[in-house]
Amino acid sequence: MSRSEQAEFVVVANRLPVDRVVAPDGEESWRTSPGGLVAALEPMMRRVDGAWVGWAGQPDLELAPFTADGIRLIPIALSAEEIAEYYEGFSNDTIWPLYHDVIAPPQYHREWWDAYVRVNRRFAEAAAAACAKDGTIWVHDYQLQLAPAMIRELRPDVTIGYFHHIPFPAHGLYAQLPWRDQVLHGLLGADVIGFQRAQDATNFLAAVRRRLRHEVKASTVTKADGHSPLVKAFPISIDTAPYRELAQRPDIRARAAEIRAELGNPKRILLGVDRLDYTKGIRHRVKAYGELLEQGRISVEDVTFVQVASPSRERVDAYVHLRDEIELAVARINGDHDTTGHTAIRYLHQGFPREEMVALYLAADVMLVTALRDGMNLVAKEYVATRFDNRGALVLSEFTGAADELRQAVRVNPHDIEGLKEAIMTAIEMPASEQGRRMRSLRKRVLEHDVDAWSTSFLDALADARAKKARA
Ligand code: GDG
Repeated sequence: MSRSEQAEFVVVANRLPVDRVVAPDGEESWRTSPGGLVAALEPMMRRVDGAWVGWAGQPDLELAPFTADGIRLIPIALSAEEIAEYYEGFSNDTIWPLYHDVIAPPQYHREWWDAYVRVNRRFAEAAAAACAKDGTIWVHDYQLQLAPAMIRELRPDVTIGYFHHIPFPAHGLYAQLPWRDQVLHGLLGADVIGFQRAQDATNFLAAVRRRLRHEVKASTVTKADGHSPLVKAFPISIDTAPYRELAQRPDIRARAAEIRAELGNPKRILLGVDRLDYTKGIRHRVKAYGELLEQGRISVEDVTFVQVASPSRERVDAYVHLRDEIELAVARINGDHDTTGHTAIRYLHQGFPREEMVALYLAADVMLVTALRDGMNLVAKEYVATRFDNRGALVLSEFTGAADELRQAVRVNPHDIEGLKEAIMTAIEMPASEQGRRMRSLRKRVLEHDVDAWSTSFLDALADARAKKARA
């Protein structure tokens, strides 16, 4: 890449923020893809002279860098085998379950690790080539934990940030990882290492202290070579504007009313919105709701539960089994309780446009976020952002990052099915005045700590790191 094409600021993430769409006439175009990270970074990328390094989402696609929607994109090619080993294997079947407290058993395979090292190097080399002298590179997430050290070796002049979107586990679990020291070394190549919660940063620092014997003082690690990365929590958030705007649009409000009518005008609508993932506690939520119906504490005429389970990682075995389990449980409950006019669980194994998601948020009297472990959980924040009438109740698992911030939610331990049932009943029966009091405080938190506040605080920390580097 020529010097003039290099960018001051480079984002590196597993996926590019676009999907390739091929029209019936064969014409190709790129559409901005949905998802947490894209939503979080897109507004900021438009403001800076930036480039984004990532995989285009399809096997064996060799593409030259191009610009889409004003963002310079640098595609990384992955073979079908690399996708199976680096992405579906090591990232999503080793690291993902291990870092989410082994809710599913992590699989350890040496060939997956080899592919992970190889692909991390490819991303690191592309990022190092794309970045201008003394520029900044921001690496994202668990698929790329080795990239920071690899980039640092290639480009010692560059300031490197790393943000970890998922939890970092306690040392007793982390220690299972056969490549535990290599991953710590990889992450410690960054100048700023960001986590969602203070507890994640504490867990990481404990691993660094115990495994590598580095000195740790006031969130700063001191390495033998003098490099001293900062390790801190930077809780991610959402771009609230589109949610607030969509929530006030007359057509979307009309759609919310239509959804309620389509469901037979129940008194209360409960909503779950998740990727179909075993970390999200969908089974626990379905079980609790089924028991409430079984015990006659609620009826299908009065309370309907809508579960959007968007398809996810469908080639990983654990996800195939999870889908079978959930669909069996949903079908049983519906079979036992549906009437011709009312359904117990309206289960939607589909992805929807954002407009429809907002209409669902507006229609929902109770939002159920019952993850067994979740880095943050943006759905909880999106629900709150759309509730401008200060109505609605949020049931929120204490095992989400969001629970550290959203203190006025109805807190729940999703493993405790009786407790979950009580929390759902509390939310269903919550008086309007209490909904208002809690929702006002939840909204204040989300609107004040939005994605801008998140990226600004991370970029400020990176700027400090760069200043420190210049002085040294
Ligand atoms: C990871 C971490 C962390 C879902 N279905 C549809 C749809 N979505 C959108 C939601 C939300 C996003 O996807 C999911 O974000 P979450 O935070 O809830 O969960 P993960 O996907 O697991 O994200 C998580 C996050 O990274 C950010 O750091 O919070 O802890 O696991 O925005 O609305 N959007 C549309 N249709 C769908 O069907 N349009």
